[in-house]
Order: sequence, then structure tokens, then C-alpha cells
Amino acid sequence: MPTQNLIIDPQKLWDAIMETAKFGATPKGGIKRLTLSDDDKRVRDWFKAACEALGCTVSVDAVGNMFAVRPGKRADLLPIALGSHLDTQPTGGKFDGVLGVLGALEALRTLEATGYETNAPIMLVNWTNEEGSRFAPAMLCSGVYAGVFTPDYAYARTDRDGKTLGEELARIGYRGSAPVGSHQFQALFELHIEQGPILEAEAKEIGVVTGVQGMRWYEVTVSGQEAHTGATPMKLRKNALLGAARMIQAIDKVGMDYLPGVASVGLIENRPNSRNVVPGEVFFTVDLRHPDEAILDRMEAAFRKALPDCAAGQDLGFEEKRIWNSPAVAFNTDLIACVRRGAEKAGYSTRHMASGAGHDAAYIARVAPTTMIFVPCLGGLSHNETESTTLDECGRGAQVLLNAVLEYDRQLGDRPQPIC
Ligand code: HGY
Ligand code: MN
Ligand code: MN
Repeated sequence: MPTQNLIIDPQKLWDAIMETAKFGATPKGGIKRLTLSDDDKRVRDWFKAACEALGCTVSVDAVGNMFAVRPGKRADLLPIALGSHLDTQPTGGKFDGVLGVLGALEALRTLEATGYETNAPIMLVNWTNEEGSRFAPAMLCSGVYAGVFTPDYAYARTDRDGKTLGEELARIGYRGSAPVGSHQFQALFELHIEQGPILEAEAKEIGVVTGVQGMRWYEVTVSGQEAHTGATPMKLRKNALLGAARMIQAIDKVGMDYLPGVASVGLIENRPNSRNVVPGEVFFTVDLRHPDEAILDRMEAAFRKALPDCAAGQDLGFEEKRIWNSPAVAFNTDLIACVRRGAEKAGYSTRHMASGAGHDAAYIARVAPTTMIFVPCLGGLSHNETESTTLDECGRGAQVLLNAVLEYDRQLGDRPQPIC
């Protein structure tokens, strides 16, 4: 069958996105579906049933990564993988990660509906804990798949309530038996919203993604002395929150000094957090990113120099440790060409770009040819309950995903079969 008949149904994709948005729906129209929560279990169960209804076999590895396989004509070919993540931020939107998983499902549904047989099997993937919001770091279980972290490291990661990833994985019934890495594939394509303003600003329909910038996460604890806010003179205080505030301002300046790099503090815990106690301890997280590793080194040095400078003269102590380092990644040029051809075939405008946000594809690129496809999102806004894109943009992204996969599959078909 000519592949031009393989047309995505944007309405079916949109309906699936809206249906699964009920798992963790928030009053403001977003999603709170933290990894391994009850709502994550519900959407995983939904995804498994949807894949099985399309005739796929679904299996789960030891850190909860889900793999659904549709057979191809040639058993000698490893599958082509399509996927992303279904977990969200606490105030997440309907499309971050979800579009990549459900866009892949719609591509597979289109193949099923037309009876089209690919050369290689097709494998849908849902990666565990891409967000890293509940269990740091981000992209944790695609990282385990890529050999960056061990399963035991992942199991031991603990949320702010003291629960471990391993316990929660078992609690929701998604600690699979398959060894991590046993689900082999030969390439990965990930569809995602851009989560930034470029495509919308330039009125481009598809982002042909060339790579992901470098990312580093740190944890800082500032220690002072709890004291009475009424009886303690200003000059005698050891105010941990004041020290942290000065550090946070200095961290923002690191970002401003190294544009287009970014520097952020997103999580802060002030202790004892009582209105009439001078704070004795503050914990906060730091997120530094830049496309160039050498500049990221300079940002890290500037950040680390700022801490003692901000604590000076206040009789404060502090501890700082880097908990994550995900170097900048370049995607596979052959797969990038498949995406570009897939967009041209559909007649969509394109723009090559690197990703500001982290994605599972950044780690998978270490073990298999990998690339990504972006569609615009409204105002470039993401990690926000008002995150939005349109039915047409979702449809365009899924169509390019399908076209790119079929282009790659066609190239595989040209390879001679091994003489067994
Ligand atoms: O942090 C990130 O860039 C991704 O959303 N986890
Ligand atoms: Mn994402
Ligand atoms: Mn995200």
C-alpha cells in the first residue's frame, strides 16, 4: 500500500489526550499526575489496554518503563521505537509528554486501521519518571535504560515525603520482571511540544530537533539559628532565609550573565517556617542549563563562588552538592533527515532547533539513533496548567512522526535480509 494513504486522524488523537487528561485533572484545567501516583497508575492501565486493543503485546521492565510492540514483516529487524512520558509536573499541562505517547499510539492505530505492514516491528514506549519532580533527577528511568543510572539507584530515590521510587513502583504494580535494557530497539523518535516560544514566534509548524542542551541540578542547605523574631536584635541573627534569598538572587544573575543559558531555583523549604521564628535552615534546588558544556562549567563556577559571598558576615553555614549532570546531546543526523522529509511530505513548514527542555530522548541517544519532533505550544508556555496547543498542531506532529518512522522503515526494508 502506498504510504500516502496513511493519514493520522487528529480528532482521535485529540480525544485520547482529553480522555487521559482526567487522570489527575486539576480545577485550572491542567494535570497533576506525579510519577507512580495513583493517577499515574490509572493512565498506565489505560495506555496498556489501548495498546492491547490494537493487538500489541505490552511488557514492563524493572523500573516501570512500558513497551508495546506491533510485529513487522521482518523478524530479523529490531523494532523502531516511538514514545515519551505520561507523568507530569504538580501543575502540569495536558500535552507535555502525553502528546509523544498518544501521538505514537495514534500512528500505530493508523497502521492497524489500514492494515499496513511495516518492515520492522513498531514499539511504543512510556518512560517512567521523566519529570524528576517527585523523584530527582529527571529522565531517571530512560537514564536507567541507557545505563546512566543503576536500577538500585533509581529504587532508592526518595520524594520529599520520604517514600522511595522502588516502594511506589511496587505499590502501583508496575515494577516489571523484564530486565532494564532487554527491550531492544534500533531507533527512537519522540514527539513533544516545544515548551518554548520559537516555533510560534516564527510561525513554523514543525521543529526538527537537533539535540538537547546540557543540564545540571544541585541541592543547597543553608544553616543559621532559629531565634525569636521579637526578642532577637537584627545584628545578632543568623537568618538562613536571608542568606538563601541573597544566594537565589545571585543564581539568577548567573543565568543573566551567560545567556542563552538559564539558572533557576524551583524548590525551597524554609524551616521551621513559622511566622515568629527566625529561619534556622533553608533547603533549595538549583537548575543550570546551557547548550555549551564549557560555558556550563563557567556558570557552575560562578554559582559556587556566589554561595560563600552571600553567606559572608552573617554567621551562616551552607552545604552544596551537584546531584545531576546531563551533558548536551546531538541527535542522529539520519533520523533528523527522516523527520525533515516527513514534514516536507506532509507539506509543513520546519525549523531546525535544539531543545531547551530535557527529554528521555537525551539519554536514549546514548544507546540508539534518536531524534525528536516539536510542535508549537501557545505562548511557548509549559509546566503550567494553562499549557495549550491545538488539535491541528497535535495532528501535524503525529503525521510527521508517522511519516518519519515510515521513511526510516523504508530504508530498513532496502537492507538485505541476513542469510540464515
Ligand atoms: O526538566 C526538564 O527539562 C524536563 O521537563 N524534565
Ligand atoms: Mn516532557
Ligand atoms: Mn516536563
